Amino acid sequence: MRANYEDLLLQKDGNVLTILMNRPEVLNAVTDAMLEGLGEILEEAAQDTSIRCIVLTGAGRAFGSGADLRGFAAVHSTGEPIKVSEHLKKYHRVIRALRTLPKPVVAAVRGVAAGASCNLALACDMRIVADDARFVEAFARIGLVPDAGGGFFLPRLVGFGKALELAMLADEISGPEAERLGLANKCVPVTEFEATVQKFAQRLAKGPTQSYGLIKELMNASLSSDLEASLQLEGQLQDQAINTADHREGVAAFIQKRRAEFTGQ
Ligand code: T3D
Repeated sequence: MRANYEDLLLQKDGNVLTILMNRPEVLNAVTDAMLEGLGEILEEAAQDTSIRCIVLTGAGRAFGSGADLRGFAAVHSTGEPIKVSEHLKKYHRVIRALRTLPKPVVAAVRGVAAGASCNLALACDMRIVADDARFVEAFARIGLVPDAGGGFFLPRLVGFGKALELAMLADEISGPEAERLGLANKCVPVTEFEATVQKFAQRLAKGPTQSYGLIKELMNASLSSDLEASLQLEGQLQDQAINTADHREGVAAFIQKRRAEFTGQ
């Protein structure tokens, strides 16, 4: 993994890799360089056995403000019809990487998470948020539709009707409200935010990493499969899980009445 990425900072603490989107002066508005870096880092993290949990967060007072709108005005000024679908593939690479990465990814959200940044948080496995968090599906405010996977994850997290409301009215959802809606897993006071994120991530990083990857595969598949397909898949995945060192360690720890020491193998 490279040491330097444009618009991103990396921190490694034990087996936890923290990725900071780093443009605090514009609330971490998303750039092409940021998306390319995220894609590269996540794809490499999938192969790196020293990384057992990833935290995606923003530098400064926000998680992210969505696509950098200053570039939009220049594009509009040409008067030519605009095609953005090709450009969106840069987001899609990141979203695929988040969903297929065989280890847990936690979005740590404080302050605003708007537009595509909001949807990057929704594409992560879990969300720990501060009570100053502000989720906003900002797209309709500027006459767009939710992109960066929002049309897929939002209704699955909050239900169909609420998703339509959030997408159409584009109102802000506070951290406590996000927790109530199931958009966030846990909301804590700002003063406890960093410590809570670190504790949560370190706990995941000490877990049975291979089993977590297989759990993620099973849950991902449930989003587009039926009961029969899910039962088939659970058998295949359990065949893999039961042959891991962490499974043997978990059983041994139970028998010996001690805490399991998982290695991720
Ligand atoms: O081609 C494609 O990429 C299509 C994909 C589109 C995906 C999208 O994400 S569309 C949605 C884009 N995002 C937005 O529409 C949100 C725009 N921002 C806001 O509505 C507000 O800034 C926030 C609600 C996010 C936060 O409000 P507030 O009051 O806390 O902060 P602020 O004062 O508005 O912003 C602070 C600074 O960040 C400010 O700069 P300044 O005046 O101090 O120099 C502001 O202009 C800048 N900023 C905020 N958001 C963006 C931004 N600069 C560029 N792009 C932004 N998205």
